[in-house]
Amino acid sequence: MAQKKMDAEPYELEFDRNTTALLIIDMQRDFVMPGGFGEALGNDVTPLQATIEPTRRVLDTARKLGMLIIHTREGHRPDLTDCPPTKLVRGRGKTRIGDVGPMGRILVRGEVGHDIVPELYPKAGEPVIDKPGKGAFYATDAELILRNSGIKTLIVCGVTTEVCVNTTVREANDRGFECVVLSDCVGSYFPEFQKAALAMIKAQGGIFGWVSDSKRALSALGA
Ligand code: TIU
Repeated sequence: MAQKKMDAEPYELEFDRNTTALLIIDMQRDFVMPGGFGEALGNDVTPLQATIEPTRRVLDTARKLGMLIIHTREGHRPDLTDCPPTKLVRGRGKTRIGDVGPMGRILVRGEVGHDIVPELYPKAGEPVIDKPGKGAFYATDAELILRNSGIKTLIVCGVTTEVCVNTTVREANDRGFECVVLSDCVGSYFPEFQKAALAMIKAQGGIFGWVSDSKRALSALGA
């Protein structure tokens, strides 16, 4: 037992480094670089790039500490058989999932745009979960991997705060995992959603979990 405390809202989070994993959600070019899925949906993707550096610091520390690190990627099989037709047409955008863009076919596994940005690229031994939906637990083996590793607490980074991060935190919370979301390591295309999505997690006594930041997390990890 190596019980630690992380300064967080709505109150201090108690955790054990040995039963804590770092979960990095969808830090793919498709969401943070121009020419990908995020931009196809009509967004300016550049604000999301500010999450890369603080996330890299937390990732480096988690690696040094030998913690379990899980990366996720949202995307689909090249034949799109795992993409609901409703998802394919939603938004009525000009460029859709599976169409060819400057980083390859949008949100398709194996394409450059679908992969994780070089700064946060997974190392051998770090599980990468390919998910067809917004949540990391839907139609994946994320829960199995976490349970088999004895994980109880998740330090959560990634994009976007109100979509895949929020969906995943809600799924994890319902499964009994304690989640702490690092505010500077998660990003949104909409400043008002960033604020609201973080507020929702920690409201009502931490209804879905905790909110902290990279500085406080690194200090709690003993880095
Ligand atoms: N559109 C948006 O904000 N997000 C997504 O579609 N996926 C993730 O959040 N990864």
